[in-house]
Amino acid sequence: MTDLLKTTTGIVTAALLAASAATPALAAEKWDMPLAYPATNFHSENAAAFAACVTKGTGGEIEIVTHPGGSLFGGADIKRAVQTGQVPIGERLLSAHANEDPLFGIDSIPFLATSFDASVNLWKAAQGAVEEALDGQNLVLLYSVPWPPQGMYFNMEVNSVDDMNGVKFRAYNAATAKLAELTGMLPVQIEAAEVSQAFATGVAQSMISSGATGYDSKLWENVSHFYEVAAWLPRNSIMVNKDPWAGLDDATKKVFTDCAVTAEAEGLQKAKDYTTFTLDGLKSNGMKVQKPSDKLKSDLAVVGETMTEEWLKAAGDKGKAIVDAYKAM
Ligand code: PCA
Repeated sequence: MTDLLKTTTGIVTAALLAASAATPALAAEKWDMPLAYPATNFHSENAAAFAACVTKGTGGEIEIVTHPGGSLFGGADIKRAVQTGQVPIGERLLSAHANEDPLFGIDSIPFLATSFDASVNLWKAAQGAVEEALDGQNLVLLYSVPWPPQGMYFNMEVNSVDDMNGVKFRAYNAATAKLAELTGMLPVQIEAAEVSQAFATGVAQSMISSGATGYDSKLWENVSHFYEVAAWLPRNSIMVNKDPWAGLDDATKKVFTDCAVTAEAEGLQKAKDYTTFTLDGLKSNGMKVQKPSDKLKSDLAVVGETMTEEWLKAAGDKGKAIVDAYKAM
């Protein structure tokens, strides 16, 4: 090698080394990801795994940092925070925004999809339309994971809708508030992060939710019964603002979408595992976990029919097409 070539090679090597050392530092971006549920909840653990997957896959160019428990934004504010670009990414229970578009409430129609398998099918039928609705709001959907089946918590034995009359009911979306209204209960909207306090102070005496949220909130301290009604399985959706998304190159977008596919599959499995774990936890802490009586079931079915009719009316042709496609599966 001539001296000149040696020198040139040396300079080029030095420049390349400098460039490779500098690239991650220069391009590194921190993406804050607000989550509404506690760090130990399976959704939050799944989001943390997704965040680690993206951070690793991009070689640290994008570091996603999760903020569980509503610590950065409370549940009710997360969607707007992502939409307006206050944060690039976040997780939200989309059915709480059914007032913006009835399609967001597809996963909270009583007794339409009541098992994990059914929830997956319903999601297959609905995903395209929901993504389209989100696209119109400056959002890209990355993945979606169901909660365990929704049952009813009470601080007494309940065998019919009549027994619920006048009970103070904690709601988390429009469907749960409607359910309270149709059963003679008094709804108050409360995020999961405030559920323990609401029950401890008597603001709420009942709710419909998963064993998961009852367990996370140590609800056995204030309620005695959980009825496995399996009314629906609502979903958490992980969404990105379209502007930072558009700024990513194709290879980086692929890291996100590959990690999202993994997160959707692993999240589903975690949801199933957490169902058993948390129902056992409610029992071992002294709660009665049981199937509803036939009378309670048939009373709730009537309420469900009314809510289904109202949803179909609000969601129009698009909604009907999803339900028809799901039922044909
Ligand atoms: N837990 C959340 C939503 C559905 C669920 O199972 C909550 O109660 O807020």
